[in-house]
Amino acid sequence: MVTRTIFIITSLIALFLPSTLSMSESKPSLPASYTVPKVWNPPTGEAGGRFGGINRPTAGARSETTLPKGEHPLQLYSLGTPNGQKVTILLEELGLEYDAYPVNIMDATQFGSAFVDINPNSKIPAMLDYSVTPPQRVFESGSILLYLAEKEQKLIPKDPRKRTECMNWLMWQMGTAPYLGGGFGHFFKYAPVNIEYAIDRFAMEAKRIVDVLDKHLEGKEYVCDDEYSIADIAIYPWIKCLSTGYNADEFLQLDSYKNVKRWMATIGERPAVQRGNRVNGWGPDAVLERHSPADFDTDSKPPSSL
Ligand SMILES: N[C@@H](CCC(=O)N[C@@H](CS)C(=O)NCC(=O)O)C(=O)O
Repeated sequence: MVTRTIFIITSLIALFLPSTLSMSESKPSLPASYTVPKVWNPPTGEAGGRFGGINRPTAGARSETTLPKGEHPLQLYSLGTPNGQKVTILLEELGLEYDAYPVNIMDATQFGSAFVDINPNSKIPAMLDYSVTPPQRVFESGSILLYLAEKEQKLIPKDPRKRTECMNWLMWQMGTAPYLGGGFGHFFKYAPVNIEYAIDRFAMEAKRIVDVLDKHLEGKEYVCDDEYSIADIAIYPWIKCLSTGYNADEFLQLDSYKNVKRWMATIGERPAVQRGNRVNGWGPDAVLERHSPADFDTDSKPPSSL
């Protein structure tokens, strides 16, 4: 009875606390000079950070643009980031013909009207399928993977139970990616200052995510047991990015996740994965624009601002 009364009283205090004292007012700030205003406004002047210059709190097109179009039914507007690589890996695995154009997100191409018409969320990857009339737009990497796998009836399990398990992991990946990229990657690599609280919070979550995968992969060749699928294709580039993108092998002790390590090696050996990793990229072996398999044999120049 006494415990119950204490619980009710503390719950009531917690309920009324926010209305009397704002949560932000009750905490110290970092930097200490910062006071949280009543109403948020975008920072004026140099926002700092890798993406500070392109971020705005509004959606929609910022300029009138057109996009290039090649001869294949599938037109991909993307970039060789993990979200972009998921799609190019799948396209290469499926052996489909497609034209892939790089979208330079540092030049704000994603906010041009032509891109926004395909993806109102202004993020790569985005795709148009001209094999149907009117052309089908597909955005969100998970949606593109599902669209292509279902269209081709490949790399998605046919058995309903296995299919659901594959979807579980595809959706898990889509839900966890922002913690790895926007959370850990942002504060560990891109933020203009090292903030202990933010790095701790997202390193914790990044390690937890890799551990979820490691435990799941115990005794399994692929994410959906013996069947290589779009779940593997979605997850692989993000785990790779922790190493090659953020250089966090040592920091996160990634070597200790033995099942993930073995699975990464298996996936990474696939020729289609190796080709997909190169499309719309900016490294020395990048295939900046992809129009045919022959493009993998020729050199291409990286975009200057990436
Ligand atoms: N949930 C989206 C995320 C896509 C995404 O975040 N794309 C990033 C590159 S990896 C982007 O286009 N960023 C540009 C921007 O934020 O303006 C998906 O999976 O397709």
